[in-house]
Amino acid sequence: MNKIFPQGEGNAAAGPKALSGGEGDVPQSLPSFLVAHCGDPAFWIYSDQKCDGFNNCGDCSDELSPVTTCPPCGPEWWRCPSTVFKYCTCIPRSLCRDHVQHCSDWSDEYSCPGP
Ligand SMILES: [Ca+2]
Ligand SMILES: [Ca+2]
Repeated sequence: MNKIFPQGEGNAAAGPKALSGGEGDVPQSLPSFLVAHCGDPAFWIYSDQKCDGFNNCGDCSDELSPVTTCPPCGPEWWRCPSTVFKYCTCIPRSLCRDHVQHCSDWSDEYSCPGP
């Protein structure tokens, strides 16, 4: 995996599995509209984690079709094939022009106009 990610920056948000939701059965105590499923039915997330730009499911199924249909990323995001698994197809513009590759095509360093 082409991962260029500074040591220590991953902290709590890093992890190969569902990041904020849970594993296993959806808690019965939660109303169904609060819960969304990942592509892997073993994982679930809170529905407000869909299309928030972050890879909560671990496989980006909360951000990408066919599992999830999201609007294009907003003005504060730069769209590219991300190399950082924490993001999917959009990275925060704060990562543009920071001399670290975050897009597989390097567009964050060469095309993105910056934050
Ligand atoms: Ca998400
Ligand atoms: Ca960058």
